[in-house]
Amino acid sequence: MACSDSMLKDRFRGCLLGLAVGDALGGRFEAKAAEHIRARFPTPAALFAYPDDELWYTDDTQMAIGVAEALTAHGEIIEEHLCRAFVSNYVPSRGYGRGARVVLDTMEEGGDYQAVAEKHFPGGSYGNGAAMRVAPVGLMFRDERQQLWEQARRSALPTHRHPLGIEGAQLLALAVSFASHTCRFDREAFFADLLGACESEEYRAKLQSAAEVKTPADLVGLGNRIEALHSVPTSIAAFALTPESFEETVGNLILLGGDTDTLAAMGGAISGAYLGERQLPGRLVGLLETSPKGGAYLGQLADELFSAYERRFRQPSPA
Ligand code: F2R
Ligand code: MG
Ligand code: MG
Repeated sequence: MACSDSMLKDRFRGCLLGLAVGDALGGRFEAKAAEHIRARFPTPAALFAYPDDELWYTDDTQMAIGVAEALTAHGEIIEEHLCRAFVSNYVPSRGYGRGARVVLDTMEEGGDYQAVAEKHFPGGSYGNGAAMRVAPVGLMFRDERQQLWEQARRSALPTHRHPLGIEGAQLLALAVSFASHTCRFDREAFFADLLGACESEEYRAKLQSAAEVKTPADLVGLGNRIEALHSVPTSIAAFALTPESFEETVGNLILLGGDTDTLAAMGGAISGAYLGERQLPGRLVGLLETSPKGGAYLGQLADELFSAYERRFRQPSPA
């Protein structure tokens, strides 16, 4: 069901802030086993009640900021500008992927990063690093499916050249776009849309399983790993399981253990694009770091992305 546009700006904000909250909360548990997390936090509610200090985000949000800044400035993904944004935001202590670090170091030194991205892992990276940062593309190109698919590909290429790394980003962008259009979530239409866009058998099989998920325990079989194929469908399924609750979507993902920051960043972005900032947990949004590119900046960047989207896709309203 299509939704009135009056809430759209709130959805742009919800998406970026939801990504950051998921990333920052999940970042406290990255690489921990599910049992370890569940022993202390048996439910999403317990997990969400626990932080009372600043929430620092990781590379997921840092790179999504780069994508949003490049889109805001240029209205589309232009590799040179995107790389500049990645480098200017690069803080290695935020916990980047092993291969991504090598590519970004090469980019920073002005070296041949494309060759590194091609060869560091044979066939390129299939990590979830392109998907974790792609949400702004899903917002910006929410009205243009083919553009969205191509722009998501371009946003992946500087670091992720393996088809499974790229397709993970494309599917995540499509999920964000779908969520941002929806007033009353239609699970069947959501999965039909994603399955219709799938290019590989690997993602088709995973998304078919994702469409069958009925309880949080079913999410386990989809994976909690650093590879896009074993995390993007999981995040999509978690959102589709509890679309009306950011806390449950993000909490259920963190309680899977493993790549918790990235699972929660991706699920948080989709959930935030659907629910809008007004339905995010305000207490946790308020705890986002107060650094120059912290919570306040993310809200402002979302507003700027919304303006860039309006400039590119909307006719000015008659006076
Ligand atoms: N890396 C982390 N967290 C580790 C902890 C960091 C620590 N705190 C620190 O301070 O150092 N998190 C972030 O990395 C993930 C995104 O990774 P990205 O950007 O995809 O990186 P990369 O290296 O390209 O791929 C990730 C891993 O996937 C495997 N892999 C990928 N392609 C492969 C291929 N073709 N063949 C074999 N393996 C491949 C490798 O193990 C890569 O290292 C997010 O979780 C983000 O939060
Ligand atoms: Mg991270
Ligand atoms: Mg991660």
